[in-house]
Amino acid sequence: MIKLYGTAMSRSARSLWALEELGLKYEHIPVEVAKAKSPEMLKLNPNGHIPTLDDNGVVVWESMAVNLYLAEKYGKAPFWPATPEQHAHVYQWSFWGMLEVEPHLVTILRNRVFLPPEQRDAKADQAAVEALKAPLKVLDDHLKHSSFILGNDFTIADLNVASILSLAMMVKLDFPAAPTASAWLQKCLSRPASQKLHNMK
Ligand SMILES: N[C@@H](CCC(=O)N[C@@H](CS)C(=O)NCC(=O)O)C(=O)O
Repeated sequence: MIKLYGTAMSRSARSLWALEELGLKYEHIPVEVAKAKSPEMLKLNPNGHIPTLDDNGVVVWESMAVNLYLAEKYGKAPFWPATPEQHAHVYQWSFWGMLEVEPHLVTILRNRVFLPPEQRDAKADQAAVEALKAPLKVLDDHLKHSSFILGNDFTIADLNVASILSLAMMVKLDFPAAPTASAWLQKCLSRPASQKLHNMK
């Protein structure tokens, strides 16, 4: 049985979305963020982070690695595309999301939600909002030429990038300068598999 450890109120949401999108049978163990460093969880993921996947003994951590593994092992084209060239673009956009976008969104979330008010840094928040503009323009320009990231079909690349950008929803941050990317994000998040996450622990 596939097991996914991590509450849907965390980055585990992106792997739950992948499991749902693939229509897999799995057990969800909704480990809270505060319990990610419990002795049992550290045995599975020595970083003490969620999500962690256990696919019948194959343990994988790092949310993007989990999603790419699930898509490659259980997905079919177009969701997991057929060619190495398309795989290159799946990796490109997934790593881009993790490295060029997510850190700025995390800075914004920390300074608007997670840190105690006295530790919040308005300048760091504003710098992160500014820093997001360049990668968002890259995505916006790219999506002017195709419905989804790799072309006409929703793929794991869309799921990975949309799940990262969905962090912005938590602080009601919208992207008025990137209307095409915003419309694409809403289209991705309205998929039934993504909507299911709202009813998960
Ligand atoms: N790069 C990792 C980050 C995982 C991560 O930091 N998860 C947070 C929850 S969103 C966590 O487990 N925090 C618990 C802790 O740091 O103690 C991934 O994408 O899987």
